[in-house]
Amino acid sequence: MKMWVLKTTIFLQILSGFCFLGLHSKTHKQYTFVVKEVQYTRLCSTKSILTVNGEFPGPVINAHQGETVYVNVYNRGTHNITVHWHGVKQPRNPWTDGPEYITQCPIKPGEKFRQKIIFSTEEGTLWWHAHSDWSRATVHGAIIIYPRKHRTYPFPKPYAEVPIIFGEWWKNDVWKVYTEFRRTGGSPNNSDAITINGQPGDLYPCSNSGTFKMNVDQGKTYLLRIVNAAMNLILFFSISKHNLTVVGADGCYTKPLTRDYIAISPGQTIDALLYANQEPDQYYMAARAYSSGAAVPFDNTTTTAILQYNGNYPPISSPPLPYLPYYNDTQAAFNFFGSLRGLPKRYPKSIPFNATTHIETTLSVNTFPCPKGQTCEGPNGTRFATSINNISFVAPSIDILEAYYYHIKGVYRKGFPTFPPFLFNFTAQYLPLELQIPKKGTKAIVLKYGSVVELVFQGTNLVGGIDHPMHLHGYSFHVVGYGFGNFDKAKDPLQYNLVDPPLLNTVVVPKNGWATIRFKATNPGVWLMHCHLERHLSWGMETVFIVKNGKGWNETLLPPPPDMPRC
Ligand SMILES: *[C@@H]1O[C@H](CO)[C@@H](O)[C@H](O)[C@H]1NC(C)=O
Ligand SMILES: *[C@@H]1O[C@H](CO)[C@@H](O)[C@H](O)[C@H]1NC(C)=O
Ligand SMILES: *[C@@H]1O[C@H](CO)[C@@H](O)[C@H](O)[C@H]1NC(C)=O
Ligand SMILES: *[C@@H]1O[C@H](CO)[C@@H](O)[C@H](O)[C@H]1NC(C)=O
Ligand SMILES: *[C@@H]1O[C@H](CO)[C@@H](O)[C@H](O)[C@H]1NC(C)=O
Ligand SMILES: *[C@@H]1O[C@H](CO)[C@@H](O)[C@H](O)[C@H]1NC(C)=O
Ligand SMILES: *[C@@H]1O[C@H](CO)[C@@H](O)[C@H](O)[C@H]1NC(C)=O
Ligand SMILES: *[C@@H]1O[C@H](CO)[C@@H](O)[C@H](O)[C@H]1NC(C)=O
Ligand SMILES: *[C@@H]1O[C@H](CO)[C@@H](O)[C@H](O)[C@H]1NC(C)=O
Ligand SMILES: *[C@@H]1O[C@H](CO)[C@@H](O)[C@H](O)[C@H]1NC(C)=O
Ligand SMILES: [Cu+2]
Repeated sequence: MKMWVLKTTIFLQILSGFCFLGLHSKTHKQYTFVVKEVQYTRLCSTKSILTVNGEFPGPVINAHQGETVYVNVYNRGTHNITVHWHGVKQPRNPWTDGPEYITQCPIKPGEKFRQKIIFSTEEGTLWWHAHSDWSRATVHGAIIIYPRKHRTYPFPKPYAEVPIIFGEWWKNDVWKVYTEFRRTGGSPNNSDAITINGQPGDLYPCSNSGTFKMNVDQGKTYLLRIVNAAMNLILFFSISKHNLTVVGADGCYTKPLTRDYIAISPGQTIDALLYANQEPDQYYMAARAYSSGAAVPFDNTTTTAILQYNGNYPPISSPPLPYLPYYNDTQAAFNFFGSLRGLPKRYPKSIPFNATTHIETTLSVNTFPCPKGQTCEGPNGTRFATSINNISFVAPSIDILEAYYYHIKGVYRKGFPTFPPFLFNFTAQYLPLELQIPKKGTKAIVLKYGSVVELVFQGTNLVGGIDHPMHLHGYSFHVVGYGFGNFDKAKDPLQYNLVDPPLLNTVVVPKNGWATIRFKATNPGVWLMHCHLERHLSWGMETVFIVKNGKGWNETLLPPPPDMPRC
């Protein structure tokens, strides 16, 4: 342990600003993130938004595989904040992973936290975002991880690369939207626009001049680094008269998959090649929601950007919109998600073959009765809630990682149920109302180091079935199967793909269906698992894995950095 402390202090050589001194140097690349409010004008109105360094979307973090980077996060805003490096496994270092009250206390206004990002096997596109209240609506940006020096992509080198970051824009202050639905217990107000690289696009009022334009040369190939940073919307995306060839997802390469549209959930990232193989002209790129929940309100607007070929040609006045599947087209969504295949020769580790730990979880939308004397705006005058295995997560007031590390009692409990507490037809059309009210709790699932976990997510039709993009911190997992209806323990495992499953950090569990993931618990620490639809997360669809230490120093949690924010 002492040796290790010594080593890290040698690494802690601070350089000012932002510089890069090579992979094998003892100094690391540094970024400065100043979280602050800045005025932005969209949809004909101006408001103040929380940003990093005044940028929306925020700055890009660039790294090479296996590199370590430091980000100095300064909170110059007026609310508590934390920042998460989505999809970065951070081996043995949950301390700077970011989720509020899970691995750290928030960075208070006026304070600073120096966050270490340890890249290991990730390669491709990931992203970073705030992980407290709804700040991530505007506090997010891409992370681009290039191959190690002297290694190449498993596809021809593209001529250029372009981030495509989806977001959601509310005309009102997002903090107000957040506090309002938390107070009333109802659904949050829908966003007023979807954005591509911060711009709604020319189908919205006052948005013509800002519309994102991507210039291309005919005959060249481009790598799109696509991030869905939207709060509550799974999206379909396509480009008029062009295919996309997906070559990576969630920071891991995939077998090439050529489609005329993609589907992407909040939390997911996709690397896709675009061949500029059409007549020089302007072509629309467009995205809109995939929303399967019956009677769930959603932003049904369409965001656009323009693919603009270089050269001299008369631009057509109204280019056609590309094909996009209909909002409720679950088949189109899962036709895409279910076609993704991993690239086994570029997997960092082999597919776990025999699981040692079986976990089955139900994912439900729920309700709590309205407290006496209040009016609530959830279904039938209740308050909305969500749960995993009937437990609606309640965040503690000091973080679980600290409580675990320092043996502080009374913060969380062990023994999160690893099997649904009550068996019923999870996907039945009509379900008894008594099942709808969950328990509240702050419980963790404790795993032995090296456990081979098989986890089945089962969506239920309580209140209303809907897709859930489930995200796990600290790990990537193999998605070995999915299906509609109830998971069948006897039949479904026989169909698992143990040959080339995609290696992801966010899996979309189909509406009234299930998905199975596998991972080996070799990253000790405290790791959050949650739905990446922000309203579901706010309502309690989350739990925590505590992965115990293994044997040697290399299988042991690192000590906390000296400047951990205090509660
Ligand atoms: C939410 O929408 C309702 C209905 O349009 C409106 O009255 C309310 O002011 C909105 N709240 C916020 C915070 O935007
Ligand atoms: C898109 O892919 C389909 C199927 O692979 C192919 O038939 C079509 O020609 C491609 N379109 C373009 C514009 O490349
Ligand atoms: C979007 O939703 C609004 C409100 O529910 C509805 O009036 C409108 O027709 C919908 N637009 C489209 C294109 O479906
Ligand atoms: C999708 O919505 C349309 C229009 O409301 C409806 O006709 C269709 O049946 C729906 N499809 C599914 C799969 O629910
Ligand atoms: C998995 O378990 C089966 C049955 O117990 C055994 O035959 C097989 O060798 C195991 N495979 C691996 C890779 O450990
Ligand atoms: C569960 O409910 C679904 C939807 O109503 C129905 O199709 C299915 O047959 C039910 N399963 C069982 C085992 O009753
Ligand atoms: C969840 O727990 C509550 C409280 O014990 C119970 O009333 C309800 O039926 C449970 N629901 C499910 C789906 O297990
Ligand atoms: C609302 O109340 C009606 C009538 O009691 C019931 O049929 C319906 O299932 C309830 N919906 C929810 C989501 O509680
Ligand atoms: C830790 O080191 C031991 C001994 O060198 C090795 O067997 C083990 O695989 C290592 N574990 C990890 C996670 O690298
Ligand atoms: C900000 O964080 C501190 C430390 O956890 C906490 O005491 C305080 O209540 C938080 N403020 C708000 C407004 O949530
Ligand atoms: Cu969800």
